[in-house]
Amino acid sequence: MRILSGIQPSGTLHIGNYLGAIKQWIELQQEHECLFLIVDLHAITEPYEPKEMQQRTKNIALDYLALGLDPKRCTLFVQSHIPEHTELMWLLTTVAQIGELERMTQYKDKAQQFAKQGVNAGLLLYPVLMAADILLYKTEGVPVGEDQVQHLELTRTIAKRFNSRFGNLFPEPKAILAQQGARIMSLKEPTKKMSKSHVEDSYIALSDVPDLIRKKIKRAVTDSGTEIVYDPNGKPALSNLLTIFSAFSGKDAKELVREYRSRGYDIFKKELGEVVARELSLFQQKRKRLENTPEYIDAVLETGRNAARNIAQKTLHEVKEKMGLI
Ligand code: ATP
Ligand code: LTN
Repeated sequence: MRILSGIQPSGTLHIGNYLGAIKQWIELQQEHECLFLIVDLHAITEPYEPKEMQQRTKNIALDYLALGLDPKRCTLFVQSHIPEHTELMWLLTTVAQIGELERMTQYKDKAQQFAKQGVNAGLLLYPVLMAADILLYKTEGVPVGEDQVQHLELTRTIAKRFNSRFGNLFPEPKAILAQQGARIMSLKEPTKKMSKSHVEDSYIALSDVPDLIRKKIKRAVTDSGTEIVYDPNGKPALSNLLTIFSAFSGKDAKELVREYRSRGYDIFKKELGEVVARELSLFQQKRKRLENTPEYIDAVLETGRNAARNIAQKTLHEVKEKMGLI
């Protein structure tokens, strides 16, 4: 299968990004042809500081490598390095419908968030650029968190409509969701997804030091009662902590419930803190070493650019031919 996914350089990554997306990428690269990109053109749809963007993009590249993406096994690149993404996006805007874009939950949320300062057109067209990212490489599988499933469905709609209007070209890409962790919830409001745009105590950043991780988990909200049980509807906070524990330890939730059932929240949270802190400090050590090799990071992204561009140019040529443009 050809696999592709991306993350916006719009802040530090958190364990939701890791468990929902990147952890799957690391497994998929063993057996599939994988492309992973840093979607800087998506990130500029929200307010940002131009001077910081380059560093943010490099930070995500460092995260990718330190988490275990292997440039020998996958293609790592920056979206804006490949002009074919934006060119295909324009072509696909004539296939997507405005009503479909206006119905996207992410668009509705962001439009509300930015209503005062004005909603830029990029926010509405965001999913068309995402469809272009995916279809440009004739991608079959897209490992993402649950919040992106709606965008994937729209990508399939665009692919199908293109194929039936202009002739078969694109496979219909499927979302690949993590079994554990496709939707990690906020530590403070367990009915909302963990997000870097919420208060700091509500998420665990991959860069948080062990003491801060322990503290955030200790302060995470819990449900009433004292027993450790897995019940996402009745006990959403505890179930979220069990999901995190399970994803980091490799033990399934049932096994953890058996182990901790009547030992109380304090011990459960203490041991969860240790598991997360241990795993993230290994990542942080690896990342520190990579920070000293900027030329290596640049070289990885340059190799990725060349490999991705080869595929992108070929597909774009086919698209234009089918659309009657050459
Ligand atoms: P945030 O809401 O934190 O700003 P985001 O959804 O805007 O994040 P990205 O950083 O681009 O944006 O997300 C990267 C990947 O992480 C996507 O595949 C997304 O589905 C996944 N992801 C984000 N938050 C979570 C979460 N809480 N649980 C699981 N997966 C998540
Ligand atoms: N919208 C995605 C980021 C993204 C993406 C992609 C994910 C942009 N292009 C292509 C998978 C495939 C998000 O996570 N917010």
